Amino acid sequence: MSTKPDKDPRIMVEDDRTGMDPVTLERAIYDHLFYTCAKDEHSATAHDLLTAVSHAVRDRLVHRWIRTQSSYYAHDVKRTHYLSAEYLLGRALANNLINLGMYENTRKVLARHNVDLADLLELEPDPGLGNGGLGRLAACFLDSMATLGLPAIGYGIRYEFGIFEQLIQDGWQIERRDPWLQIGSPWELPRLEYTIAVNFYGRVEQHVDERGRLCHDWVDTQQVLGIPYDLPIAGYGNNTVNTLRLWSARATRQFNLAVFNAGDFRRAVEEKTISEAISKVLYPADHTPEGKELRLRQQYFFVACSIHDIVRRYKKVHDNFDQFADKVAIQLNDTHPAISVAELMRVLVDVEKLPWEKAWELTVAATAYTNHTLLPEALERWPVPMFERLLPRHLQLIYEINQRTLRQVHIASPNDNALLQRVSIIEEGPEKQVRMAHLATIGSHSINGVAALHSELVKTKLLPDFARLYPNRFNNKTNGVTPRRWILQANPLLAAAISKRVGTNWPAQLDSVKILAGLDKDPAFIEEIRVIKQAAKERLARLVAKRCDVILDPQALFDVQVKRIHEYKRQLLNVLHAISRYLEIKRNPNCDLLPRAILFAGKAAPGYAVAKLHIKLINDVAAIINTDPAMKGRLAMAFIPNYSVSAAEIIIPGADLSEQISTAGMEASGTGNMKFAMNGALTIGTLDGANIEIREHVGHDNFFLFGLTEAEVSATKHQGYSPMEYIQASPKLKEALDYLDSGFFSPDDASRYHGLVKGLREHDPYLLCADFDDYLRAQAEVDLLYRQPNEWARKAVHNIAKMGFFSSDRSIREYADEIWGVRSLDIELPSKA
Ligand code: D6G
Repeated sequence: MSTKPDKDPRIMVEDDRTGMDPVTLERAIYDHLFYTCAKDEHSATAHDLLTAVSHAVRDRLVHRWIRTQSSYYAHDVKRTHYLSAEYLLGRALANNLINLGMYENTRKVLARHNVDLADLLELEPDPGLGNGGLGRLAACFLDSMATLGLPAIGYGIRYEFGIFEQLIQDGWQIERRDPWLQIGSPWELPRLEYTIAVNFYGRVEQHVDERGRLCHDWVDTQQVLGIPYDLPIAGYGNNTVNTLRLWSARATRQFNLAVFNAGDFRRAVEEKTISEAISKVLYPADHTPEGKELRLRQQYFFVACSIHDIVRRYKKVHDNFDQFADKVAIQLNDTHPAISVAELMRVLVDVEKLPWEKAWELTVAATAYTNHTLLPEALERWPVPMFERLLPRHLQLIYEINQRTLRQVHIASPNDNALLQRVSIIEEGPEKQVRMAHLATIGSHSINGVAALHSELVKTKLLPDFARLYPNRFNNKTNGVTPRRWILQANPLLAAAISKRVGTNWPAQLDSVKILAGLDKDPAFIEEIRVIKQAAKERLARLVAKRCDVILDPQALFDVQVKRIHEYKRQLLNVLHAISRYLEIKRNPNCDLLPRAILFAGKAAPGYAVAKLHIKLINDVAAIINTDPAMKGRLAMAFIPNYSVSAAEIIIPGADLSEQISTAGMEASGTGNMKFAMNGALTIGTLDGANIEIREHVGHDNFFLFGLTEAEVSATKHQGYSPMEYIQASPKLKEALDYLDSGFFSPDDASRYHGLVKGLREHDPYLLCADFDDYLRAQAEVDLLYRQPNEWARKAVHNIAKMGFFSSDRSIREYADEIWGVRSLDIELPSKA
């Protein structure tokens, strides 16, 4: 290597170490294999090679990362701080290769050594630090913020165990821990120098300071350390690399030496175990009451660390807080980080000694809250006694915030006690509760829902009193998904076909694919789209064969529902259609019913027994269907175990039909619906969440609509819904339910589905019975259309072409312009000269 005496060794430029050309890249990979992994070509495992490639990519990210972060400081930019308890990132390597524009070169370099990059990518663990849509949205948003060049940082928790691995045993879901960190991750950098001590418990003392001010001291606390781990988040096609900073809990003392020396080894490490439980595992359910206190500890832990970090960074370049809200935007992803409002107040008032009014003005101006669901868990609440024990000073601050708010409400609407009770942060009752959604709403200048209908329902049904109090705070930001992962990475053939027609800018400007709609009569293009879909279906069929031991005919229509298992998402409605289809073929073996493969995937919260029973039901029905010779070539069904981001990358491109069939008014947005449509699936769906907007964009003719509207659902419930009326009016529904009830699909336990059927007949809170016939009608339309392959492909093209609006870049641009006031910054790398 040449020596360059005139070069300042502290200034790194992209050169013989980090250049992007194949020769430099090849050298870098084998350098890392040797020096980082201490292996040569004889001893290296495939995993070593994955590590070496990842490090080579990381080096190239680091250049941009350091440059980005120092530019943010140099320009004293306003930054967004995205606080989320969940990030479903998916694997990093392919995404980084694509965003840095080095996928092809890397593939070629490895091919020269007989290594298939695609195989290597499969070895990377899939960090599942989230439960479902909310966590994946956070990941898409990080990708978009970096791609738009927005100064942003994500904050969350470095769970040692992410969402459980799902096994299917005898048709039932079994949960197994997911040790994603077991083999270490090349993508995270521990930053011990930013370690923060977080306080819990203790009590509050008051004193008057030398200037006569009443001060509050939180004393006798128990401390836990928060260690940040930084992950680089690269933008697509630019030099921006933002940070995702995840906090890991560590005990202040690793063990008590005195106790250890006295021989009580268990007690000596007890404190460590309890402290570190905080970041041990992702809260495994969105709807079970268990582990409440640990959950609150998790929330406060990552919020306290993040607020501390935000204030530290601000103070690095500012002497006072006058500009705080001009430099800091804090976005709360649901109520999980809502304690941030009280924590920021504590830091500003107790630590930084700002007057209350000033601190409150800054807090509200900086904070914004996104609501993600109308279901009861949106209204996260904590018992006051527990809250007081864990966070005594925060409870005092919340009382103060509450009193001041209620005073204002009282002035605006005198003597309306019912109103005061409704808006109070404290819910009265046998056990008082702290309502986190109220704290978030009162402490934010912006409250948004995640699709047009949902945002409207937040205003009119969830928080109507607040919508009257603060009419200007409420707004909508329809969700989006990143086309980098969901087209470019997941569906390279489709990506190439798009690039051929519209050029290569579309991944960062998804609107530009709209010109594809003009090709909907171009036979060559239509044929190409069909061939691409067919290849993706074959790939999906291989996955199903491997994971489910079910052989699919790739010519059949692939009908797919993948998402968390939940009653409101109505996987059960889909199963009832499958049963009905099965019975139709049994009754009439020569009927000309379109061949279909009905596929499911998704995890059920471990404590959600009904959802777990639905998984068993899917597997029971699939077992009968798949072993019945009469179904051969006509109907197949499978439940693909362990749904994850990487599974979705294979499943979604292979779908013909996307099932988005929630009861109207219940799915806030959905983002799976967008990923399917982008990949050329047609949607069968209700007028719910973002389905409504998708249908508007792709055209009513290119969407299979069925079911009651939200207003009709409300009215039906209001009038006293009687599912039996619908069952009696629908012979097919009656038959399907009777079969299920009879034990036909559960010969080993005839009563297994009695409760489920009884629930449908008597209550049916999600209105499956009301929507069933219309669902079957829409499914029949699907069958008809699929028999006209060109017509189907033409509609698929319209779906692909009109999805520009659903890029998360559009969502994030709206957040940046309308909520955060954060502007893009171009990052230039130092020149080689
Ligand atoms: C990331 C990238 C690194 C930077 C560090 C600290 O780890 O280059 O120095 O963040 O950033 P601040 O916390 O000071 O913003």
